[in-house]
Amino acid sequence: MHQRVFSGIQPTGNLHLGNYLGAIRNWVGFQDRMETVFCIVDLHALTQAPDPAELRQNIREVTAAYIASGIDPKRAVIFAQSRCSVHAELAWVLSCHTPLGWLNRMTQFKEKAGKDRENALTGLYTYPVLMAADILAYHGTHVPVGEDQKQHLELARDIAGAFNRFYQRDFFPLPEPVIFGAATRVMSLRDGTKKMSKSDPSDYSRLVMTDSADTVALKLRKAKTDPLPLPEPGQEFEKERPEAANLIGIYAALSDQSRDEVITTWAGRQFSEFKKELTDLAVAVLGPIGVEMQRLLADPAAIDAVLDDGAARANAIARPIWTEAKALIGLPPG
Ligand code: AQP
Repeated sequence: MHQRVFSGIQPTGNLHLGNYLGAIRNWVGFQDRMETVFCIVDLHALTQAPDPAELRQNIREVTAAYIASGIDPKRAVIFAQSRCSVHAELAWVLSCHTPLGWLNRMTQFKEKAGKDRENALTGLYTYPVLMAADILAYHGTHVPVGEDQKQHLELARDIAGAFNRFYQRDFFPLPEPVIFGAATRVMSLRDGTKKMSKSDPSDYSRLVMTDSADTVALKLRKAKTDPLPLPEPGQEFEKERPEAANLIGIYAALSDQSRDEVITTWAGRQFSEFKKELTDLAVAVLGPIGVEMQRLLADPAAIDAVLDDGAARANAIARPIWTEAKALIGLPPG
């Protein structure tokens, strides 16, 4: 089976440290080993009713973030989801193989819909089916994502399996989630039980990839902690001290260490001191990426050219797969 990496991010603004550590950073290494396809999932972003001008700008911003983080547009395919209509067409087909009960189990829908479920949008509910189509349209085999997307990936495997069984052919490979690193789930700086998210109303909840050094320092100084010093090795503390656990995880990811190594170095020391070093680390990692993003964003035509090239290459992969799928299903060609 041909190995192909597929992943994507919604252009919903405020790209943050969680998106970087949980996703983008882990994509870079794949470019040397496999064919890679990285999408800006603009159709998914419509579930959040974006302002059109902001959506246009955010598509460029995510593109800039990919490139500034080390994704090479000559090797990887970088494109906007809406430029390849196979995503939407295949999503419909796959929805005809997805029982309601499978979607009812999705925790992200429950979290995002909240209490007002009756008014939640159908697009938010069927989001995981479109996500399955994104991956399967490219016969994606490896999907590097943050841990929060694991359930959606398992659903994509189930949907692929249902399609394959119905048509009695191993047509879609079952995509593997690739979740690794010390920061598979980066939590909010204000509440260690909630994931860091673009849509959190508080700016202080996240480090944004374009934050200046001063802003990073301010946000980390204000990051919630408890009065206790850093834990001792072997101590159980994650459940009772989620904010402490989060900052340790971020430090570990940014310094390429394990959590245990960080705890061994910092045991018994104060968070005020720890936060200062964490600030230096975050600025050292995010600073150059933010600067490069701004440089790239100053030339929107160059970013659009990357997206044009990516769209052509994405279609060149997905169209033949879709043509074959249509023949299998019994739909007319063309
Ligand atoms: N806090 C996180 N920690 C680790 N990984 C994360 N990801 C998101 N948040 C964290 C990973 O980033 C990728 C892109 O996510 P997305 O934009 O497609 O949607 P999301 O998961 O819903 O991201 P956000 O940031 O929370 O956005 P909003 O607030 O708009 O919903 C995925 O690989 C995800 O795992």
